[in-house]
Amino acid sequence: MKMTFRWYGSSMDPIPLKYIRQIPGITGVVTSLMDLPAGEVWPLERLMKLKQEVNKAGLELEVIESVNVHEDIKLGLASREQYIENYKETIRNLKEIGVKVICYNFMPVFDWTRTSLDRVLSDGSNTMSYDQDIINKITDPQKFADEIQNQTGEFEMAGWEPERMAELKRLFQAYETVSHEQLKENLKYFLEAILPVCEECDIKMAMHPDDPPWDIFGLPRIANSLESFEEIISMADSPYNCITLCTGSLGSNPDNHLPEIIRHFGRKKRIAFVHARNLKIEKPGKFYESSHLSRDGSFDMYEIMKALNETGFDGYIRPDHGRMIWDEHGRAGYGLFDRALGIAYLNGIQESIEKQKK
Ligand code: CS2
Ligand code: MN
Repeated sequence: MKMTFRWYGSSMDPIPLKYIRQIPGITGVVTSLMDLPAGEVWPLERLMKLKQEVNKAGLELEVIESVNVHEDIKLGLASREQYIENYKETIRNLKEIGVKVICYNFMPVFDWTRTSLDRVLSDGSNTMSYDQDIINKITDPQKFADEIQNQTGEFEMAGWEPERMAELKRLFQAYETVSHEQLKENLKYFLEAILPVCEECDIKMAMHPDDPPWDIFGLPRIANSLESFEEIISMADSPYNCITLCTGSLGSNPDNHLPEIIRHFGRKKRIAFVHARNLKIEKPGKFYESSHLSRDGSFDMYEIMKALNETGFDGYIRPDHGRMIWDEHGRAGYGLFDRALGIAYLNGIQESIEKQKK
């Protein structure tokens, strides 16, 4: 498997590529053109530049996270046709720079949701946390979104693009008539349209789970369990219709048995990308993002890595959200230090599994 690190691009990420290059075992970065609104074609020229910049730093660029899906595609509006064409063109351009996996999600309106971006833990570090009780009391999602944006400081939150946040009200109204079944239909339509291009370009689509893995604000969510992902990979049956196995997103619902889910989709060769992180479930619907270490959180990271190893996982993996430690100032969840510690730890587990096999 290839160890990677999410990086937001030199104008959007305070972490220089040369630091990332020095993390043991790293092979490449996972990145995107974050300034482009969902639905636009990613220009080849900009992609070439990005690739050059990353390669020059001694790193590969084989995974994109994310090419965001325009809301009109998720809503199934007639205008989706143009956005789907644009998506196909972006896939073709990504092929030109050697990309192998596209991570995306199909969550209506909001990408990952947290109720705090800087909760202080007992060791003095800061982390992101979620509390369903807080969400349940929210009557105005716009106000909530503004508050979260205020907590991010100078950094825009990935997946919370300003242009999407600016039209929350309209989007909420538009989704009123979209059921879970309809959302699945719209996903199927999208996948059936783009997968032939993925096959031609040898690029896997890797759908990221809903985070948290249940409906919020009354919006439908469809990618949050073994069963739902089974449905997703079968609705358009192609080896390019894959999953981003995000342990933190799926695992915040304790009914999701992570090693079992990994074995299930690993055997079918449908895991293209892994986000490996831990979190601590405090009670149902309430959790905070802990360090990657098993005993700091609720997941057994050894069992997770073992399940990947057993199924011969040879795709891309990255640590996911980290805490803010050592007074680092950066993008919530995406500092350098704790994620680098996460990698060192995952590398250690991996090495011990490999050696035990011999
Ligand atoms: C999240 C998401 O997994 C994560 O790190 O931050 O923003 C994720 O990148 C998207 O949902 C993928 O489309
Ligand atoms: Mn993730």
